[in-house]
Amino acid sequence: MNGAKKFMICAIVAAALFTAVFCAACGKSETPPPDDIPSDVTVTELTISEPPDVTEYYIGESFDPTGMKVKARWSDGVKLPVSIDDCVIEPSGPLEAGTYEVRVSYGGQTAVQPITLKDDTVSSLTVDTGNAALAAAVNTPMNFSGITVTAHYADGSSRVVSGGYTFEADGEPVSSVSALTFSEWGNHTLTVIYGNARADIELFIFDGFVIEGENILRSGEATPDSENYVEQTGGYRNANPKTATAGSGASGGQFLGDVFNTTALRFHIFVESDCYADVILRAAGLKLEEDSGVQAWRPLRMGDMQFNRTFTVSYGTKAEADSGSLHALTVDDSVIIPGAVSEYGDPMLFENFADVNFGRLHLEAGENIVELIVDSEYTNCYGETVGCNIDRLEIRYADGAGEGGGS
Ligand SMILES: [Ca+2]
Repeated sequence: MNGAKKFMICAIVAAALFTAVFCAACGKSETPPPDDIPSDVTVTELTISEPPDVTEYYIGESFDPTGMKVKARWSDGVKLPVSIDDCVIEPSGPLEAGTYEVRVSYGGQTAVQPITLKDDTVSSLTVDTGNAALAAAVNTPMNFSGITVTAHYADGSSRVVSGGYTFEADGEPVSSVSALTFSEWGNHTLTVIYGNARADIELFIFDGFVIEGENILRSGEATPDSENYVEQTGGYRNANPKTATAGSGASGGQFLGDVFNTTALRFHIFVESDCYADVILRAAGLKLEEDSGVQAWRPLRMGDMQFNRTFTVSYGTKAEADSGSLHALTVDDSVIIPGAVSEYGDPMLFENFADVNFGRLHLEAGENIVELIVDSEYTNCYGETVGCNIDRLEIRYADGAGEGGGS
């Protein structure tokens, strides 16, 4: 108690002194710090009087000056503390391999603080692209800002790194991967680089276009200008666009959630000339097979869903759709909406979008319809009938067979 009181008194005295000194300096000069130093003196030396709390970092972490104290010696011989906030610290941002010190500058002088980068040698990288789409139409943005990069070190340890890595697209540096586009269709490579290690992500850019799930209209809402959209023609009003959670990879930021039995969706596909095209549903099954407790989801297991046991599919021209004479499309048993497992209960599994190619169709010039009626045979671990979530329908012109089609 006594000690605390003493401290209190000291603090009050110090505060009073500080106020006096500060006020004395007030009228003196518009160039503020340092306190009572005349403006014609200069800094002759900068020293780090106490090192920072942390001097060991992993590559990609940023330097933290907490605990570091800096003093400046002035040309009139006075030595005074300098606020870290008034100093320039370099390098700023994620520390790169080969960095052994940070430089602290103030008043034209620089002090050097040695640091150590742990595990300077990264032996390999693994990259989890999460639910990000690895395919896109030409000139359509792809978002890889939500990827998880894990560095593996020579000693067998590994850690997820939150920054400090860079990217190349087809060997050329790119500064941002939140809206990456490619102007030529075919195979492309996105490379993640961290330290000396690199990891490639193979991408496919297709010749075609996409109908986003969120581009949904109810029956009767289409106008003569509507083109390439999805229409809900049956079922409850439950095929609602949902905003995707960050990094979920639902292209366009939204998707159709809660697509259950009796939901009928018609994708309206407009092409300029007769062609063949592969139709690919980017979907996530909802066949929850294991749940350790309500919303606990540890582990969480989604089972595979056979496409033809989830949807009844038909297609044809708009005229055929209008006259009720769409053709049934037989989808092979091997076409699967894949499940996934998370030991840690990742709710993102409900948005585990995968590209599911369910057929090659002949499309006629003008408006075509692909109709999906949810007719699921699957139930979840609670005995509820389940369908899927839908991100989008991709229309990829078949090689050499269609509009703008391949070589
Ligand atoms: Ca979407």
